[in-house]
Amino acid sequence: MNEMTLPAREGKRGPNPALWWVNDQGDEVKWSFREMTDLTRRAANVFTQTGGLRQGDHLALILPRVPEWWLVTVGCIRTGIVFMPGTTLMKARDILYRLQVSKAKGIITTDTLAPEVDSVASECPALKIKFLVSDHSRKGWLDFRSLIKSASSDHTCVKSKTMDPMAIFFTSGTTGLPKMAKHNQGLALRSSFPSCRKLLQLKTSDVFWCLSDPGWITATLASMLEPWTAGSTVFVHHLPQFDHNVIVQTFFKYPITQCLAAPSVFRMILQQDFTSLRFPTLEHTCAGGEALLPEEQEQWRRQTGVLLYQVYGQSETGITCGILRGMKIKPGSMGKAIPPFDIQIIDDKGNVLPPDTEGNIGIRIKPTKPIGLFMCYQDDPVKTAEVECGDFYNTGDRATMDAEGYIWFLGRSDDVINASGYRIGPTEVESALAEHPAVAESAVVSSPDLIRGEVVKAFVVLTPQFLSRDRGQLTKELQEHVKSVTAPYKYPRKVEFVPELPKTITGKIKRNELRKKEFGQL
Ligand code: BCO
Repeated sequence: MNEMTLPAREGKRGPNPALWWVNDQGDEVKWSFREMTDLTRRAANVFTQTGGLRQGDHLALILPRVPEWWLVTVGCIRTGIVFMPGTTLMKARDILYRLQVSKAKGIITTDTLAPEVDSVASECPALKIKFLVSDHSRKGWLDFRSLIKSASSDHTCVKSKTMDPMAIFFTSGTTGLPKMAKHNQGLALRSSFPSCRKLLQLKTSDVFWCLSDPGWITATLASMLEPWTAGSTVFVHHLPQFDHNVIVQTFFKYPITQCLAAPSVFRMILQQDFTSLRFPTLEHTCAGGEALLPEEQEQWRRQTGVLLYQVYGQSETGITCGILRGMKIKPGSMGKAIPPFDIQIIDDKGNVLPPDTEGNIGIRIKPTKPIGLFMCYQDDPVKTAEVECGDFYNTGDRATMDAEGYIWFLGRSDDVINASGYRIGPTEVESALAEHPAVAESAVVSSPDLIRGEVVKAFVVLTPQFLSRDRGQLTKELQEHVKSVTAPYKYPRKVEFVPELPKTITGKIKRNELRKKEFGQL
């Protein structure tokens, strides 16, 4: 991506702002595309001239929904610095892991997380520079807001190539800690492909609101690349914590025309008793990140008068398939593959399966890897090779495809949990639980839930000294413990105490058996 392909290029600008940011206190930021150009050039200069960062360096980006997030991401794209978004729900240990494994040279965050970073920074030898987004200063940190004000807006983009790295998204797997899905500049380029433009058919007059946390790939795509490629307005509500009332009021108050959020968000709104959900300007809504039920799509249409389209993707892939705007909706289906992705349902050897047969969702990577698919798991050739299956990248998601090419999601093929759109690795939760003295051992699996689709459930074997303790009290204690040591979205919403865990003869815990029981399959 270079200056010529930045969304703010001449001829694409509408009269509406590029970024329209609001919060609950009545503050508002509106930046035009011209202002975004100016400010992101300054950000680029802050990173390279003041911070000494260079093309290819890794920058941990842990910001809430503040306007600076957009300056940082585009500033990085201008300079070729690889940005690594992360949710602000992370705790010190999550941050430490990310900084160490990525060898990040820089970090940018707010004063809420700066103490957590400082508590682990001495263990991160590669970390050279820390930027703070705050109205206060902090020792050892550069003040990003003041630097932006004083930086020059004279900047020339690096001449990056499509295959040059752009961003790293951390994503959970069945084993170990999150992997680093590395994307090249093709992720941004893909947004400009005509096939991809058909998904939302955004216009310069559109005001697009993506509710995803800025830590996930969905925000990079739907809160930046997609709308700005079309010259649309990116709308952002600060929304420090989920609140269905605020979301509904926002739809009434601002001229939002399109929205993308996790199905849980729509579900949580529908479960309230709002007198009206007839939003004055909303025309198009999309749900992605987890399964959406046909009855939820129908309920949303009945109450809002707006259709709810499904999209599907992963941190490794971006949006791979969906119901394009105007395409026939088959309730419950995630739609069709979006070229250049060729999606097929494959068996474990990479053979393409016939229509209506259950298998893994595969994206063809041979003879040519499609633009927009991740490059690799950074520094992990073994895990990268594991997801290659014949001529395909194996998503690990199970589905069927009908004769018309519509894809129907069924679930994961492994132990990864998808709770309200969060991909959670069981071992991350199990290792957090293991630190509590009450836990002898645990097994963490997915469990069905009416609101969040799935939730994290922990089966816990207690240590002898805790056997007589009140189970309700202990459940709360374990939940609070997990929330305190790792990002709270991972905490087990269900806990069951068991005398022992099912194991294979070699002593491996049979999570599969526990999960099947949860879903009533045994
Ligand atoms: O249940 P509790 O209240 O006890 O705990 C919750 C929250 O209260 C707490 N929490 C959240 N924000 C906090 C906080 N605590 C302190 N400070 C904060 N700022 O953490 C616990 C877990 O939160 P949660 O996020 O699971 O639940 P919540 O707050 O009800 O939010 C619901 C959703 C639906 C808004 C949330 O789950 C969500 O944002 N889900 C979507 C995730 C997403 O965007 N996924 C996309 C991934 S990328 C992808 O799939 C590729 C697609 C192309």
